[in-house]
Amino acid sequence: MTRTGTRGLTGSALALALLLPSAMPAAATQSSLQPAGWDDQIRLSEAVDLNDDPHIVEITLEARVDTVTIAPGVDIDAWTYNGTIPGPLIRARVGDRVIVHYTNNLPRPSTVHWHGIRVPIEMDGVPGYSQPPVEVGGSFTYDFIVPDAGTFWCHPHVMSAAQVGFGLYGAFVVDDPEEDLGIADELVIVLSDIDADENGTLRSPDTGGSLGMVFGREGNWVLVNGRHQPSLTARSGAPQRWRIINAAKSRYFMLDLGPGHMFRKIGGDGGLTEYSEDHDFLLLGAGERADVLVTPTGDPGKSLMLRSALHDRGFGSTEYRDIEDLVPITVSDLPPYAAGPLPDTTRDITPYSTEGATAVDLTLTLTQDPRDRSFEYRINGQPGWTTTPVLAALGDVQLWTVENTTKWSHPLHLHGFFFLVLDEHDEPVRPLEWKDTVDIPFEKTRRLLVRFDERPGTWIFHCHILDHAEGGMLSAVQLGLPASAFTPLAVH
Ligand SMILES: [Cu+2]
Repeated sequence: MTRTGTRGLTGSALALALLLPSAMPAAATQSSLQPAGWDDQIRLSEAVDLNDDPHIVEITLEARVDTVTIAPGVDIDAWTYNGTIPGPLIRARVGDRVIVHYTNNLPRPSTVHWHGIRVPIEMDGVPGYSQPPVEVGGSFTYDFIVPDAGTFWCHPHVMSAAQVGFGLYGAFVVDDPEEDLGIADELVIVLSDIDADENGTLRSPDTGGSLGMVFGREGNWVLVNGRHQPSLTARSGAPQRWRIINAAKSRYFMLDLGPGHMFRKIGGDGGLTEYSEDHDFLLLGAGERADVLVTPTGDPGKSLMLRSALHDRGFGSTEYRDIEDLVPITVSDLPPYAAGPLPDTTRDITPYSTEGATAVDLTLTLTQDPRDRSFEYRINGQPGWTTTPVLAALGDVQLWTVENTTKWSHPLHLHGFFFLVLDEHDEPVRPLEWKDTVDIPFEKTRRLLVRFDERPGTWIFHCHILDHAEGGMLSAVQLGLPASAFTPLAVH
């Protein structure tokens, strides 16, 4: 499968994307190969499009506290979009206009951030820098074009560690109508966790105090599309496409399907990668996504398990921990499907040159106040609420060197823009992948190449372990605006 590369990050490419005929009929795909009801426990409900225009997806999104069942007999009064965790799946086609009538019926102010989608700054959902927080009972209309195909998601940016931890997140898939892998069976899989006691009461988001912040709090219930260990039935040999989103506030997932099963990774944060690649394990830091093809195989009645293996994200992250079972998969009694080999996907991605790129050095540190022993994460010596922004002119290409001096890994997320990750020789990591969130492992350095396009504004970047963002690991790019127009704010 080949597709042409019109998804460059220039303003002209953006304009081109807007002109693409998004109403063209979807290419012929085969029908489902799976048994009836195969994904009943895991399939996300889709947001209802209220607009007849085929180029516009118009939906309502209400943030409210509602009761959700995460496991048999375990009900939680969670913070939800439209009453479910995750919220409804938002699905559009590249170039579409998306209108979201958002109402905040939570007990606290909130916003919606569209993670990975290259929206204008007014739509980025960051209180103070993009819009005022949406107050209790208030509403806001998000209205933007989706310029890139890919697997994205949304979540609040007010008290994000608490609000995301309580259940506020949703998947957002942008389809490319020209893309046809010939695989009808697709799952959108949102991985997360939630912290609740045995009665289903949400635990405080501040457990463990400052030390809890330093580690990054993980919920005790691991969830897949809002349920603990939902099951799946699969026909042996029939390929499936899984779009996976790590929406957990701190947890990493090291996905493993067991012996004889691989993940063919075809895409990541920002749509398809340069070429597909097979992996035994798939690591997703908080905020990252993967688009993979999998083919469960086995005799009828055989059980497989999608698991999360142990991953060392820093001090205390693997001790006394178990492998997590995520999705039990039962092989159905349908006759095995004799599929050909999985498709190899490719995409033309032209990397920017590092030549002439503006060098930006960022150092991630952890400090402790000797008076009250409290901890603070910092970027270049400052927490988010006193930070000095990175300055960028419209069209600037920047080479970021991010040094993590701390004993914990940090999945760094840049709002509004994709970047390429460079290897130790300053060459882009292959296959090329547009990223918006990259893991900076503990005591390691990563280099990123980013081009800031023609969308001026204050674009934050932060650790997507949301406790870390709240603990100070947040700063901003001041794009196309003078430094004097920047006022640091306590955003998280
Ligand atoms: Cu972090």
